Amino acid sequence: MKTNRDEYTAYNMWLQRGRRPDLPHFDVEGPDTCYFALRECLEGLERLNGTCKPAGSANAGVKLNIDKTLPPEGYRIDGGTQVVTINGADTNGLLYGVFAFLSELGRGGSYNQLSLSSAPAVSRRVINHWDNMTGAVERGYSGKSLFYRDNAFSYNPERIKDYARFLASVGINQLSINNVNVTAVSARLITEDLLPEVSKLAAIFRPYGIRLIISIDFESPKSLGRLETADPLDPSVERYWREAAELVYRHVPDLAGFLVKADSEFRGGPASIGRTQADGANVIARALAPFGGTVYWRCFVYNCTQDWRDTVTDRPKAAFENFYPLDGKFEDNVILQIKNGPSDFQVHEPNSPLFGRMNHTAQASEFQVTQEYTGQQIDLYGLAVQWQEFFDAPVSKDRITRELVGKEITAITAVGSAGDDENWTGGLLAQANLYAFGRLAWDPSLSARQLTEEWIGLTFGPDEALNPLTEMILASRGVYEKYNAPLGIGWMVNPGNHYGPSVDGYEYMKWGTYHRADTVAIGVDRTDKGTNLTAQYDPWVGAVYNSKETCPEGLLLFFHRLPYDYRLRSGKTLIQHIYDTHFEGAEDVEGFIETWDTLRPSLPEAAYQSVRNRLTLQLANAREWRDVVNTYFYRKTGIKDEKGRLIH
Ligand code: GCW
Repeated sequence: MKTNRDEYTAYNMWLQRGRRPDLPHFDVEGPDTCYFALRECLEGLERLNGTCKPAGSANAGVKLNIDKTLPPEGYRIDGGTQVVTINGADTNGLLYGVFAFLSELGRGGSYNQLSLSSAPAVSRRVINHWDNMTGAVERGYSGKSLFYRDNAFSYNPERIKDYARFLASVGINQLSINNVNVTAVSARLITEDLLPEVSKLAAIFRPYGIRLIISIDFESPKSLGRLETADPLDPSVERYWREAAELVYRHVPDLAGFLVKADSEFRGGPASIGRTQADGANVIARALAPFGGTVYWRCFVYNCTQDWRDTVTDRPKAAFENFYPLDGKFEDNVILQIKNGPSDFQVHEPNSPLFGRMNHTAQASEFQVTQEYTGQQIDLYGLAVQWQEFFDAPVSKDRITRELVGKEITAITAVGSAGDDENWTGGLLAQANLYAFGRLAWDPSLSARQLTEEWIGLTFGPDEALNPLTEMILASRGVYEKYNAPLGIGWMVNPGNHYGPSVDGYEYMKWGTYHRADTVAIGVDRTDKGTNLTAQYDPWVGAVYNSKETCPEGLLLFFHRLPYDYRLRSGKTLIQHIYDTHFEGAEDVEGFIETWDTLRPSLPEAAYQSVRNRLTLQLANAREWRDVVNTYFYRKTGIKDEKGRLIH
């Protein structure tokens, strides 16, 4: 199939122009209520044709139709030689049907044999922006905020519309617009000062089926409402939130809700005044309920001023300790937003023990598309592999996490990665992660391979010559893991910016992220002989983690403290495994560069170059990790590399 590669731009991500110059002209028709989807369909078909104008008169048609018998937001596409019918359950479903149709065509599919139907696994598929109103993005690696500059709203509406289209095309339907670390300025997003601006932004996203969320400050009753207290049980505070909600919904009637980071990393919250997390969430939830709003209440609550000499407190236990006892105590419109793992978006963690154990409280799984600990969009890291691992992980002997989706897990959320960089995500290949997140939130049973192939097909065109790129993206998580902190132990990063190695960077700090390496052993014993984190899991799952023999090897140092001469399943000692993986990791990145160079003829030159530059930086990073980690452990242990390679 001939595609027009010259029309490629990084800006167009997975909605490229000129993919199908061979398509005929389509007439698109549908009732007035379908106007928006109709226009997107027409534009999308034009985009696929690119500058190559389709020949003469119409010779095929697309018919849009609302079919209320379909599940909410679902669609069904019936192909045909003359007419393709796209049925949507509602306006969102229709739009998703249109994008699914365009995606099939974009990847070289034929329209006449098309027969597709789908509906989302959860009704809330959410991107969280950690944008500050200054324009800076916390943990952002793609330039500045899409929404703000200099403490005010400031954006190009056309660009926001394009962003909304990208998100809708992968099924995202909610978006939080400001950092969970709310500032004095962004706290005012729920006041008369800024609500007119929020309303304008909401209007851009609305036709794309995307509803906004505002991150709020739990302390607002004091800072904005001039009350003495933010105590959730105080009637004046109850009144404050009710009035705030009324005002907010007057401006943005379809706001999806509020997102709250409370009692976390120096933020105020109910615990600081002796109330429970449920008290805190519920007072806000009662205020939003009349308007159909949801409170997303984050479970990232832990002691961030721990003494490193304290070996009893164990940070990954904190979320469970704080929230499990409250199961069933939350209002119906509270969703507990739980990071995928019990630590903090590390390269390899078990799932949070809360998943599967809270049967009476709605939950959201929170992922990180922005690559804070996973290479900052410089290093290649296909996150879909890791997310898949999350959904595949057992919650009991006969149940995996994916089976909770649509039941206990009613929302799938992620910290987004888009900024004002020309290519949206900083690293061009990081677009694949944004794409994969949306698709997985829609259907968590999609495989990482399928998602990667879809993204490559849409972005660079279906071309078998690009198959090695699929393998490269799928391998990238494992490669990154090899040169980073070993076997699930986490961290070992430079404090602050979280890029590059510093094995003891956080070791004597207050953040609770310790590896406790000495000259004979490394790790925190989290079994029943240690901090007993394993007891927070379902008994069957806990037993698997509790034993060195059954614990998945990638998590061995997450759960166990082991001597350096411990024999892994490969027969290697732990120390030799550390040396080998670190040498291999850097070599694998050299391999990525070789592979990428062989793909050059099949890639737009600008894309080739920009990724090539990042891979070069990645190689330097991988070598730095290799040498720092290996040298650290060689000096600690005095044990030589069996293969006699250079360790500094
Ligand atoms: O991992 C930490 C990040 C913080 C972030 C926090 C959170 C928004 O380093 O930058 O703050 O997690 O998730 O709240």
